Amino acid sequence: MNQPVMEGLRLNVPAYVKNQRLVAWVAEIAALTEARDVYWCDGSQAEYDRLCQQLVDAGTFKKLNPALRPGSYLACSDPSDVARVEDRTFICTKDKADAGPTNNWMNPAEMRALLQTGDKALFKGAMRGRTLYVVPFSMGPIGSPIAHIGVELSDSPYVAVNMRIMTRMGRAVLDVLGDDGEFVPCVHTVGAPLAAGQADVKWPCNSTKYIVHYPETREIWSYGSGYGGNALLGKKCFALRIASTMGRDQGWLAEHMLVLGVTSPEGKKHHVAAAFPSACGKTNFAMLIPPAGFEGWKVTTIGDDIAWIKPGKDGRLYAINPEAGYFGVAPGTNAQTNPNCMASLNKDVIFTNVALTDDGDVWWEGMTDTPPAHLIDWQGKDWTPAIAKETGAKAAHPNARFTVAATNNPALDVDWDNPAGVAIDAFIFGGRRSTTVPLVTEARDWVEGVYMAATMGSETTAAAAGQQGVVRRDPFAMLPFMGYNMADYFQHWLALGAKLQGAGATLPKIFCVNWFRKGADGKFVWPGYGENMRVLKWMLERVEGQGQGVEHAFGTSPRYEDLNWQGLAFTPEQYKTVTHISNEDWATELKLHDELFIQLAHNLPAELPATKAKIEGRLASQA
Ligand code: SAT
Ligand code: MN
Repeated sequence: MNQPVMEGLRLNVPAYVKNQRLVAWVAEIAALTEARDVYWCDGSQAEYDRLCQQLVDAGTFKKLNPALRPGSYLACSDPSDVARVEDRTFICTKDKADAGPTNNWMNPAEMRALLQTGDKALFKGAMRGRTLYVVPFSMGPIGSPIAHIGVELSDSPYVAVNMRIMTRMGRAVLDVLGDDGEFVPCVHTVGAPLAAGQADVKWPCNSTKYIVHYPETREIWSYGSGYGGNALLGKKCFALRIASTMGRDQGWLAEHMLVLGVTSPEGKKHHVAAAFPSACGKTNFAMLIPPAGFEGWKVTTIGDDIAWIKPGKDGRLYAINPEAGYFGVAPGTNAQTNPNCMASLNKDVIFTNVALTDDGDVWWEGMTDTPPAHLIDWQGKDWTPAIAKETGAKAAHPNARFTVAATNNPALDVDWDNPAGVAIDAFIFGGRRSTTVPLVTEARDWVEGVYMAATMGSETTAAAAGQQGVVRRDPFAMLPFMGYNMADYFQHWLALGAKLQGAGATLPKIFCVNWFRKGADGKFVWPGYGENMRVLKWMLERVEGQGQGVEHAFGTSPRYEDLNWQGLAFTPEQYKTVTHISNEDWATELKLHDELFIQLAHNLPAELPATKAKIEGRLASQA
């Protein structure tokens, strides 16, 4: 292949790259951004090690003590760049109604002028003085019929090494892409060009940020942030926002769901997909270790954050994890809450925004009961328990993360990399609610389940910039990740269910859970973590047509005696606190459902207000 040379910039195209569209696009973006040079990632271990060393030399990474945390690094971000920025995230469709009322919208031409074509376009010259990394990646097993390819062009080596863990990345992807394969183009810059001789900072970024999606042309453009979902574009941008629109068009689902396998002592295996908002325990649930009283039960992880789900020929729904690693929340993770996760983090990890111990290891709030006597906090400052007491300073940022390969997980499911996926038996939807929503409810049918998912609320967390702890509606835990009109997405779920059921398939059961109810003392009542197995087992009994429960206004819930309490002291009174349905609270809750339906009135499926009317009728007859 000829090597295009542009104004002295060599594109350095490796001989194995056969896709002319890709080469032309790289040339175009290199010219637009005025990158200093271009580097094509091959995905090898040697390349990863080299880039990590380069990040160490630049001061972005600290190599952790190899005796304590082999192959691992700590990155600390700029304090202004610590989470997803939902108010800077845009869905650009020709028609505003296609983005829907829950997304920030801008006309594509207007956005392109701002980013690419206008006189002051942000991407013009944005990579000056920096290397443009070409990062080819597959979401899903390479070559799987469910997988899709993306290519991220980024001026951040931090992104390149994280993408190697989070996706199948490198040369093997380009081999599958061939000379005319399809890929989703993803352009990312930290937005911090360097003038000749200008020294770089440890975490370059820009106070202006744009996380932009063009679903109609399947493109992603991200400007100004180096952090998480803002910058690792395979994750939320592609695997949820762009993929959700692909799923709408092609008849499948891209969901903010973990996927796990449960094997009974008799060897019967079920698969469950569960949607929770960011930082509500998806990773913990996906790696759950069954507690005392559940001897012989086993939970295994297929994925911890995202599921791509397609109907199979047999009418069942099959899920794959499009990712290859975990970008999980560190604070609160410990040997009690998630032993499998702690074991995953023993080696080959990139930590971001946790604290550094004096012996070159990491620490975060909740890792141990007693904090170390001295730390360097995530902002590089001295930290001691006394300082924390006085100032409230956190050693780790509440949204501090680890990036680690799925293959580090001791509970990894045998089918985690199976190109065919696993057949889903149940969907779970869960929010973080200190009041109102009971521990577990089974929907009577698919429509009632879609209603539960659509009207789900959750208290906001540190995973997104902005106020924390306020209840907002977060339909399907997809509010920040929907690539199109939310009401159309509800319709897509209803239509898919109706189609499969019409063809004679048994649909997965749908459940709604809440692990987060608090007592009068403001503390969580339900112990959560491994104890969630008690609820999970009940759900699977229901799938098998065996578990007992009582019907109420919203569905069916287990009574105290319907769960296995062996090995846990949890009283009927405590159970009542986490399952009690207050008519007064629900009157308020249903008003919030109303507000949501008013917001989503355009194209809202009639089944949803009809379900609400039924619930209101049942509540009124109970009152
Ligand atoms: O930063 S991410 O979007 O990847 C994490 C999350 O919010 O779930
Ligand atoms: Mn997530």
